[in-house]
Amino acid sequence: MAPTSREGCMKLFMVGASPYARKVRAAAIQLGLDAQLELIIANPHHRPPELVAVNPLSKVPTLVDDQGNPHTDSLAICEYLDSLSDRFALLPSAGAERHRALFRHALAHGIMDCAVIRRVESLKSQEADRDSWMERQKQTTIRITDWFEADNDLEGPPTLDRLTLAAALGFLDFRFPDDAWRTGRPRLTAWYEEIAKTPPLAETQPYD
Ligand SMILES: N[C@@H](CCC(=O)N[C@@H](CS)C(=O)NCC(=O)O)C(=O)O
Repeated sequence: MAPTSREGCMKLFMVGASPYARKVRAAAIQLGLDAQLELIIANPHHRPPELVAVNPLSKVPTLVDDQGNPHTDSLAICEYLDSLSDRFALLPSAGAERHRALFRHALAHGIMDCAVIRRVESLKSQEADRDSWMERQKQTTIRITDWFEADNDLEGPPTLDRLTLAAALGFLDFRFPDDAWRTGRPRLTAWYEEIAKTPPLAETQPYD
């Protein structure tokens, strides 16, 4: 599909083969919002600057809304689109029905994860491919930790984004201490040292 150009629309970074991007596009059609999406073909493995500029994870799908705010991860994008439309509800809004639907979604999404991992692994024919894949993951981690070093919302209550960030940095310490993520990131370091002392993190240290 050729990229489309529409003034004042949301931009969806995607590739045609991505099941995650397809999920978002299918949801947009179901919600009657597809005409508002400008589709931008961007191969995330090539780290295109226009994608990395809005999302240091460099993954598709990534949505930029009409206010210029980025959204990523297909579920979060679908939830955002759902909030814009009265035409249909992609997920029950609350209660046991919502949790059941989220569980079913996670299972279906898990098929995508397993299949995409298999595809990525199948393309690695030699050790050098594995090394370059590992290096790519490391570079992505560097971009994201840099992003959080500059994040204006770093300080704040221990909401899911901050608990997740702390658990992620703790995992880097646990498995990849040589990454030395603290180096050159004094704000993130100071923030982490404080949150790491609080019960949610102190009581859940990783172990083998
Ligand atoms: N959990 C994400 C997964 C997105 C994802 O992994 N997309 C792949 C393309 S199918 C990608 O962007 N890969 C680039 C990379 O891993 O560097 C979602 O649901 O949107």
